[in-house]
Amino acid sequence: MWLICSLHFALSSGQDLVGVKDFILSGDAVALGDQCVRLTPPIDWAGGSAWYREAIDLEGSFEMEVELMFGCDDIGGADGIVFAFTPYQGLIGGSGEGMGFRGLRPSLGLEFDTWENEHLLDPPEDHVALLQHGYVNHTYNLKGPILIPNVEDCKLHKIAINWDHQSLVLSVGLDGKEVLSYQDDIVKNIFFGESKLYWGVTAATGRYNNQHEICFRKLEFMEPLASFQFHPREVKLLIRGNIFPLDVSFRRGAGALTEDQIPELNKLLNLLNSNPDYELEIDGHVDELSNADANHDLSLDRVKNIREFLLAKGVSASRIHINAYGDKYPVDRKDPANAYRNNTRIDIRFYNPRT
Ligand SMILES: [Ca+2]
Ligand SMILES: [Ca+2]
Repeated sequence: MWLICSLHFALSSGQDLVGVKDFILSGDAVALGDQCVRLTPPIDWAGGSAWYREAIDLEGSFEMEVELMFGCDDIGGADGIVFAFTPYQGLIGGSGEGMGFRGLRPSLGLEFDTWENEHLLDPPEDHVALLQHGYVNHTYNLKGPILIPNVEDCKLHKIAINWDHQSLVLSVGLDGKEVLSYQDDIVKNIFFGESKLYWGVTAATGRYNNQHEICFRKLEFMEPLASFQFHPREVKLLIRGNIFPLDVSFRRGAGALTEDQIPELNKLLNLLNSNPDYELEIDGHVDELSNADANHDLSLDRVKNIREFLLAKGVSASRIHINAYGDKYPVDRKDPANAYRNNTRIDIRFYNPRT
């Protein structure tokens, strides 16, 4: 997948950021800890939802990994869980067969339905389907119903939902297997051109019940290209062909890229993609603490890895030029204590070769 800029929420690693607090809970939903929410208790006629507070943009891709628990009662348990997307912050709820999704327009809904409602054309088995505009009757669904193994088994089930904004494919995995894939210009055909959407997860019980839970494990929303730019002042510097320091730091003595560098490198990628006539020169510099050969090799290693990153994202090799300068061009000769910080750097020049 082509990462442009990610808001990467490493929920499970405890690195912070997004968790249950970033969702609006309504109805019977309560936070359980460990980034989990109980959407309904195992009682009849309950309904609960968790809506992400911020809009996401389908002009960028997204990846979600969550775990869902559908309760323990296979034969007499109901009703299921729906992932809902809508341009309005949709605190819709309600109990019963509509699973909190019914009536939400315009909308896209991914249902995990565990109760057969014959008049809605539900199969008797647990199933998934892609729904639209608040309709839970399968006559109107976009895809499905697709049968899945019984999920009302007291266990957490891994769900992966991915949207690739380039191929326009929405895919859904259940416990490591793809169960649904749908290709469409959803923004145009479902949301009338509106790409900024709110999303939430809703669940309900009716005359029969189950406990429904969700645990948020990874949420990654890629911002669309146009909105991710260097600061205008920085762009001006770059366009003039000035040397510009890239805000990436490597581990001492190491050339490998680190996770922390990815946002900055994605900005660089965005800049290249937004300015197809421009080329990029990447200069690697290190401090003088090691010998000259080792320093040269280290700076080469680093710039090569940056180039590889950009090539892997589809940038043409002819646009990226690298220079390994080792320790030849220190910018700070006065203060040995700060030499590493100041002299070890990646400089870039961004220029139009035809002007
Ligand atoms: Ca049903
Ligand atoms: Ca079942």
